[in-house]
Amino acid sequence: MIHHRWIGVLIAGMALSGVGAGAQESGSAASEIKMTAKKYEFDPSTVTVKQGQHVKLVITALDRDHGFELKAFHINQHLKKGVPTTVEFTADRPGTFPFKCSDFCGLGHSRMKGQLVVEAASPPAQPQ
Ligand SMILES: [Cu+2]
Repeated sequence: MIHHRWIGVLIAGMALSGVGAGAQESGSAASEIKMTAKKYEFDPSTVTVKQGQHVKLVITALDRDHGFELKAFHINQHLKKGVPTTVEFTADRPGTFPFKCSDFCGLGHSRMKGQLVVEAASPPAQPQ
């Protein structure tokens, strides 16, 4: 446990220094969402963002390698065990989009999935 945590911290540190400080400060839309993957679930399994939002998903596979496939946004990312992996995309359209594990990980693999909910940017037609 502790050992794995350390690896994660080290890699996260390297990733941060690699990206450089400037990007963080510009601040506008990028929202970072942390997620974990393990047999047989993503946590959280439902991710809600706003239309137009630039989404940064940082996913860490806990127990073995997994995969993250979000077809609607052409994402299929391998997740190496213990390594926080960043997946980036712009939620340019509203809707509910399924994602799933794309690396066969055992008997429950086919039910290892979740959904991305993109809320429409325009406010609802009927104010209260
Ligand atoms: Cu899996």
